[in-house]
Amino acid sequence: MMTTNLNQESEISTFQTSDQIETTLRVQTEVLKSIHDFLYRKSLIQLMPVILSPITDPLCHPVYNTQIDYLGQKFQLTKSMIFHKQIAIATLDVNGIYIMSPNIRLELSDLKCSGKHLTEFTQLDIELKGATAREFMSLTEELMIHIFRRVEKFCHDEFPDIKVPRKPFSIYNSWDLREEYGNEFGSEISSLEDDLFWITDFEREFYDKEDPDRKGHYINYDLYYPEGFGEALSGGERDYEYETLVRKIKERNQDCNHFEPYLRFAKQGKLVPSAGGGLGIERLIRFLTKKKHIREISLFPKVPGEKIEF
Ligand code: ASN
Repeated sequence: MMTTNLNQESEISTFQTSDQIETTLRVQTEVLKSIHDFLYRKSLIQLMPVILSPITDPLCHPVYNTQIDYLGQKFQLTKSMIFHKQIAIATLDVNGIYIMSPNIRLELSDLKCSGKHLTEFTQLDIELKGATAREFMSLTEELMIHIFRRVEKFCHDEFPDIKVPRKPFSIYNSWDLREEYGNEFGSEISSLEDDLFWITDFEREFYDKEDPDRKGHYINYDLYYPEGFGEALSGGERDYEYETLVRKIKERNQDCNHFEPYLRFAKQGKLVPSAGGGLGIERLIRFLTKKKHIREISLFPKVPGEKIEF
């Protein structure tokens, strides 16, 4: 027999669809198709996502723990597939891989109003064997141009103002920008620019390659959107030698035990040079459709600090 729970019924629903969500999802469908077409043509191999693993990205900013104890083993939900990407590229006889990778990052609630953070999102994660930063950046520029062209062509009626970016994108160094704009240089310069651009050389996670000739500098990059929309992609060339990885983990006061299977693989000399990055899909759709808050591009948004209904 069906019973009615009056308390539940009288609760205010937080499930609201934004205006024209269908149009936004149509853009997303075009974007996903264009990504697969482009990477297929470049002969990259698609892997399925890993969501549960004993190891995941430590990230370079604080988030809540997602540890799950299951049948005597401890797992985390994927924050990014960086280690799996490095292991995959070293194991497979391929030039490059990609994954449409769901990430769970239980961000602190102060990011509720950033407009660009979701606790559950998807990134297009790419890794290229033996590639330099420049080679990865060039591929990414071609990919973005391909995506924007397709949306311009197929969604013209709804979004007549799509501006296809031009190659090569401008490149700024984070040290110069910090000197000019202070610590919030990323959002400052994003507001000033009118086309996609790169920022290079960030001190962050241990797996991004440190410049062997300039300690404290890194061969890594972030791709940024203009008009204040902020970061699109982050990545870098990778460190892969066991001693270097262990030194950098210790320098960051992290615990080598948290990365044990990955470090064991590295100790056996099995990791190889690579470069890659992760492109946030929801942020890309937000930029293309010019939505104020990232919540507006998802049917089931998970915004830090907001009640999750579905
Ligand atoms: N996916 C990024 C990378 O490949 C890492 C991240 O998302 N934190 O470098």
